Amino acid sequence: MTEEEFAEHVLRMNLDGYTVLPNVFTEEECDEAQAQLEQLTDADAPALECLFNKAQIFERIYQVPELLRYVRYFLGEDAILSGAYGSIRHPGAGSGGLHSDGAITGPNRRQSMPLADGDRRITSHVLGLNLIFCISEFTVANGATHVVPGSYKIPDIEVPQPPVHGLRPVEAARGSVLVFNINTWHGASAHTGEAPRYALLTPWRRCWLRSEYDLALMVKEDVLERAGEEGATIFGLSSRIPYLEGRQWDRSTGAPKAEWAHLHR
Ligand SMILES: O=C(O)CCC(=O)C(=O)O
Ligand SMILES: [Fe+2]
Repeated sequence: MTEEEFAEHVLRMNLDGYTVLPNVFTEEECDEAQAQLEQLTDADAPALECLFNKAQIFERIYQVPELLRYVRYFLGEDAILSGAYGSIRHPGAGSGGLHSDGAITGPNRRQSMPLADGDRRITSHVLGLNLIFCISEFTVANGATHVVPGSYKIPDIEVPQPPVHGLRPVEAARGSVLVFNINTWHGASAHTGEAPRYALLTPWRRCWLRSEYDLALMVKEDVLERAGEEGATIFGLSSRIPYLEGRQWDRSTGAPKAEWAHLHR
């Protein structure tokens, strides 16, 4: 991506609250991701969460340098991955309804909103992004994600239901990534097409914001090892809340210092 293209995607995020980054996955990577999603779904109890622990292709979600650069531009160098879900939407699936993300553990959690806020959410800064990897091409027919451009700026916590002025499907090529501010009103649109729509849903947060999962505890050792120097940051080890006293805690690894290793939980 050239500097001009990067600046263009930043401008789109600032204006519309979303953009589509092209060519993040190759055709081959999409084929492999699709096959692995299928395989996971074939299992007795399909589990399409924490995908990075389940097949190496899913480790690519945090390994593409220009994607990381874009995420960190908005969320800081120590931005953390908040989840990694797979999604297979089948023909006939209805529209998912408009919502903002971050309604369960994040800043759009209604139950956590104090009266003093007057039902106004935080819109001044980007607190989280959601990244949807289009493992299939996203089209109007197969239920492309639809968004309301600029809605991330609206402070009301209440999300109106369609039809909403400006609501538009985001058609996107296979291998591209739809990136949006978690405040952006969005949802899956109705699938009226013929073939399943495959996607990876990978939300990111500022490191001090509560995530969907405590991935620092969930990530497998070999996965973390392969993530190299970046791993401790991306999986939130270096931003973990200490469960020991400061003098006993190693912030960089998110674990007890060597001499307190016996206190490891
Ligand atoms: O599947 C889609 O198109 C939307 C998914 C979504 O709303 C999300 O990942 O938060
Ligand atoms: Fe969502």
